[in-house]
Amino acid sequence: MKRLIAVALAGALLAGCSSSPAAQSTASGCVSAAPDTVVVTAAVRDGRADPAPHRVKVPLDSAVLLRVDADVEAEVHVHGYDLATVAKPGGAGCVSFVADRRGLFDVEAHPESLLVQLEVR
Ligand SMILES: [Cu+2]
Repeated sequence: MKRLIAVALAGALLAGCSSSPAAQSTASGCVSAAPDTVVVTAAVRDGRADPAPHRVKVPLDSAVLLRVDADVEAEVHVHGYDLATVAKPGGAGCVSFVADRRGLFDVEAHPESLLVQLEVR
């Protein structure tokens, strides 16, 4: 069963990212074949997360599909896993990966909008 978790952020400003992503994701249509994929959606509206950012629990080693919609072009960064994508009007940013590292990882729309935190354990 696919879990759909709607996520977003209000206006929390985070400390800026100090590291740049090491790899660009290959967004492929925001589709995951894995049946038990944890789907996380977020959106950026008027420069803010919509809905407000919150924490999403992700079981260790799950497939994760992150989809971010945006009303302006924004770079989306998954901290810790160092994955990035670009979300823009008419083109959601997608990142899919296996959550094989425990911890609490921020997903941001750069430069400073926290969208969601992934709690992997
Ligand atoms: Cu970042």
